[in-house]
Amino acid sequence: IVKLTIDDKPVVVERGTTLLEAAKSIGINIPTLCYMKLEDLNFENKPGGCRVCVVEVEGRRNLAPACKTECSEGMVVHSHTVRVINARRTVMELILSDHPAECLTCAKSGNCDLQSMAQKLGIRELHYKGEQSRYKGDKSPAIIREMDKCIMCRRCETACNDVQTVGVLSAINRGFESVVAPAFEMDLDKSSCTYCGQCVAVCPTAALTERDSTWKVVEAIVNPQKTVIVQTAPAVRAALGEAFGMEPGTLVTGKMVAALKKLGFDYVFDTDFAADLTIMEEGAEILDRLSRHLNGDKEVKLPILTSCCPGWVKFFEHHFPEMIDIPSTAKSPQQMFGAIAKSYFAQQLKKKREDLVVVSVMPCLAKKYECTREEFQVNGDPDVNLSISTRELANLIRNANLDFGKLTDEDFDHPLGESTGASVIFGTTGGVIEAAIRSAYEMFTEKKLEKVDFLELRGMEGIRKATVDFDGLPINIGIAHGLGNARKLLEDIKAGKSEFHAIEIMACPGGCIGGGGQPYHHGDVEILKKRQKAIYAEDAGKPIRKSHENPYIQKLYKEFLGKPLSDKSHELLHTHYFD
Ligand code: HC1
Ligand code: SF4
Repeated sequence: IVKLTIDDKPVVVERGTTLLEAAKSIGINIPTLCYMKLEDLNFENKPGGCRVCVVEVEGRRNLAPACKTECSEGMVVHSHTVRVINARRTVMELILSDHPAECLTCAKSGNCDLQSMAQKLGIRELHYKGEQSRYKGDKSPAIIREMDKCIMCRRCETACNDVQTVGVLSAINRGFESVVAPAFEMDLDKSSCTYCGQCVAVCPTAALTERDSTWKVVEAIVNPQKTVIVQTAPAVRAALGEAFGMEPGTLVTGKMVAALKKLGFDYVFDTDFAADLTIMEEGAEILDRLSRHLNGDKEVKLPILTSCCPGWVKFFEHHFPEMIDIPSTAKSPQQMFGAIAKSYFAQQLKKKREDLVVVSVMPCLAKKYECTREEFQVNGDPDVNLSISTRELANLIRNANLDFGKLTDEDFDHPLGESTGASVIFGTTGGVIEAAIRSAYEMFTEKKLEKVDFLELRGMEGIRKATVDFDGLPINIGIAHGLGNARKLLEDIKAGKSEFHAIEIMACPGGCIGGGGQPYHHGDVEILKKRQKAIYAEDAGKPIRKSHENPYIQKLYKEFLGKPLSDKSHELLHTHYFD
């Protein structure tokens, strides 16, 4: 241990602790810009590049960056002297000197860490005028890069390279020419980017943002020729309230439905309905593979992997093409919803599929890409026409001048709005496999599952393992969230070392609650934990908590699909992958 003083307060810390952490431990808040740490999620960005966190250390000539400087015995540190404050202001002015001053129209205004730091440090005029970057960046189906707004904090690199192990982003060039970009400055859609959006989630400015489709949604709503249907993902209801100043973890399901109805959607349905449907198909597939395996069929591949996360799907298509026959063939709930809406529900409405516009509200940016994939279209008409993020929905609600906090709760429409607790937990890491087990257990053992909460599958550790007892048969379950963790499980499978029967993988840390389209967490991992708690609370409060007990799912099979894995189900609800 080492003893030192910061701002005249004594502090004792472990050797290796940085000045930033030591100060935090005694309640001294040193400002940071490029630095970001997400406890428990393997994310720590401390390039020491921006120099906003400099402090004065007695006996040293130069100011020291608190995020990079380790504490040493007897250090005397001052975090807010006039010299320090002047240095921070100069550093900020230099960063701002080559930054486009577009705050009035910038997508990130109000959520920009650079803007709030300029306010915090009281910058009112700029004494330097730097050269502007020549980079503009590119547009992919999900992500927009405006590299003239990049401040080289490297947070996106840490997310993409260290956490996700995708390795698309790195710094190129020097000086004003330096920028973070894919190799050879290719566009993101030419790279192996998964569109997970984790780079967007941590970007301090608008250098990385989502492709905004809110206006296309408005155009569809006001088009009298179109019937516009909206579906909302499980994780949206646990985070949307944050955009309106509510406590993280506030469930706003009823207010969200009310807002969507006021915005003019013809039908407000729930992706959760399709999550129940996914469990029917994926559960049947798991049992089919498992029983064939138990009967000694050597052709059967285990473990089976969940397939509802499009970032994860794109990851294994790029990085593990030799394993594309291992994941479940079940489409994601977003895509199952679109396929059912444009067939079964279109028939009920006596409309052609082209007359319907299906919009999804997702915590995710990869969903924007998923709905453009060719296999999810019929004669050029996509099953899901537009996908907007939680943030974009919040903007739509604001644009429409709705007082979100004061809306009276409303219910989803029927039939595609009915869901169970099992589907809600899809929104957090571990939830999909827990939902699958609740149904697969009953299908396999033909016994009633009394205890539906599988606490051993829950939590925030990056990789989790549990064995579930299927009436005497131990079923080994693996869970990974964050693509770096997924990679570890996949390498084990490749090496023949995997002991799992089934694995759930979600691309984003925390699962969909931590998606790249959610309200910004600004580095506070507690926000994700509160969203997770909210998801489990919604599940616990639901009258039906097993997907196969959803009466509208039962009706759908009776009237339309037949049974899970039927020919009709295969045609509408299953897919294939590309290497
Ligand atoms: Fe998800 Fe899913 S849970 S992928 O995280 O399987 O985005 O919320 O909608 O499709 O249901 C996201 C969330 C979401 C799908 C479901
Ligand atoms: Fe990397 Fe994900 Fe960003 Fe793509 S979206 S660049 S994979 S962090």
